[in-house]
Amino acid sequence: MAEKFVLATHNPGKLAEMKAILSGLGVEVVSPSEAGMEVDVEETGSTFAENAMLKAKAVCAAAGLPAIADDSGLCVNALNGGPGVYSARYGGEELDDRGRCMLLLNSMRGQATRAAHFSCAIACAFPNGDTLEAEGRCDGAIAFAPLGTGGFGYDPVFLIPGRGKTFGQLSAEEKSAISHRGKALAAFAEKLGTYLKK
Ligand code: ITT
Repeated sequence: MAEKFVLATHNPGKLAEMKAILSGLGVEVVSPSEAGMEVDVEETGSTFAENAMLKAKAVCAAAGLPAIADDSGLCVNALNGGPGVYSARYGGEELDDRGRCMLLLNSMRGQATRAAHFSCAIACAFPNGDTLEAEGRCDGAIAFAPLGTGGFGYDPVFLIPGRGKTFGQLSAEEKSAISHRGKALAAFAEKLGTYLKK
């Protein structure tokens, strides 16, 4: 797979995971800054898939290269599926990852129903107008306190069933083997392989 892809994300945590997984699959990837571009895309979609495609198409158009985007988030049953597509903006712009985790734990105080899942939609847009899509999901539960310093975002408060550990307590490789992003990128890689053979 010789073609070069731009990873359409500004999130360093996502970028590192996407780079590691896709490079392992023999796909050459560059970050937006390595491609010499800075594109801010408004995420106006109501689903992860719509937002991923908006980002992939905008970056593809700006770079003139195929672009791969990820839209993802944490869906909590007791919060009616929230924060969902608003995960990055949960609690407002002024909060950082740690602040969003603490807000989530506060919102869940006294809540016995802790079930939650991460969702990830991957979209790829090519300069000729072709597109590819894939999705992945990882089921788990919201912890009662943050655990671990690995990963990013809500990782320290996302418990993996049967492991007694949060995503924040896993290595990058361990997380990608079971995560929503790992699953979505594996499904995407299969579609990309078929597409590139055509
Ligand atoms: P880009 O749009 O530039 O890719 P973003 O962070 O704004 O970056 P999203 O709109 O897709 O991306 O928001 C996803 C949010 O969901 C992210 O900021 C985290 O808070 C959370 N999230 C997604 N995947 C996660 C993961 O693997 N571990 C922890 N939190 C995750």
